[in-house]
Amino acid sequence: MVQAIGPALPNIPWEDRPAGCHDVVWRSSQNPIIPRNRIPSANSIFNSAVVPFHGAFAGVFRVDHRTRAMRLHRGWSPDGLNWQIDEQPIAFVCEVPELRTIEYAYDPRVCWLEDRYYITWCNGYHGPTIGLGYTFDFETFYQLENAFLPYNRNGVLFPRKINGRYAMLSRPSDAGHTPFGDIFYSESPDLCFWGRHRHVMGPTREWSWQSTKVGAGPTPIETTAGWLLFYHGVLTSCNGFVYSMGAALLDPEEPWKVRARTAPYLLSPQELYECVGDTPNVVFPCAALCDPPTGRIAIYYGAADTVTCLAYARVDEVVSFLLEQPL
Ligand code: BMA
Repeated sequence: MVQAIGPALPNIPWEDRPAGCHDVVWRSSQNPIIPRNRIPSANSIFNSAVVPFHGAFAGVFRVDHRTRAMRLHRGWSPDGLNWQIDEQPIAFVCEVPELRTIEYAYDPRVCWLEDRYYITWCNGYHGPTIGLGYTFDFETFYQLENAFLPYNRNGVLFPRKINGRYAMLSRPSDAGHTPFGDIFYSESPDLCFWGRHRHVMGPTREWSWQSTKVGAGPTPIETTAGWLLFYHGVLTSCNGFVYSMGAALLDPEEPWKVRARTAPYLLSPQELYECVGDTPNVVFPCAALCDPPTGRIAIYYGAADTVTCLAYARVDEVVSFLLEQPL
């Protein structure tokens, strides 16, 4: 049986698959777990990233303010379900003067790597690109150089070095709503200089849930069968973009090689809170917790660019489903 590799997380949020449900991924009965107005300044709280932290959970949240400024806020939770989010945005310590003016910051991912929590996000620097920073304690946050030139989005670090180098997925884009997009893999010796770029995967067929663009979601989960990557895929309907979630299995040592990929989506906007909001018809995963001994996965996703939701799956079931798919 395929298993995840990593430390146990016995307090992972969890609900069994509801009776009568045959889906590979199922929703939390408590969705949305974070309402749009959890803090007074917020217009919406969505597309956010959480990690286990000191027996509880910590996170970096996308909060779009009532001014519509897009900012990153810290959050805490005893159980991964009930979140307390700071009123003030994270103030990164940054030694690079040119990077200090935050135009905007959104869609964070958080990745435990070696000795600290790294944060990647879409950073406004003459257009969207990949911001990078870290924290040891979720008290002080440090900002590093942007990883790439504009325009780029969906920067997602791997949780360990691969072949002796840091590794990141990203999705080169344009400065607007980007009607295209492929996932690429890049390597770095020092998290500053990135190169050896490899193509991972692009959209598929003319009319599919992932026919317009794809972008990496949560930090990939290492399994005995390779890296399990949840990602979003976009279809252009007559009413605009529809964002759904799928998964891929990437080669363990050469992750730009896709071993399997879902043909049907695993989660698509169907519940009211996914279909109605500031941007209708969006599910957008940015974090996944995993408990390797039980194979439980808890996926955090933004819904309709408005609220934060949770869905569940099992490692062996997702990988078995993936391995049934024709490439
Ligand atoms: C993408 C990003 C996401 C957003 C999605 C749907 O381009 O801006 O933050 O969830 O569009 O609007």
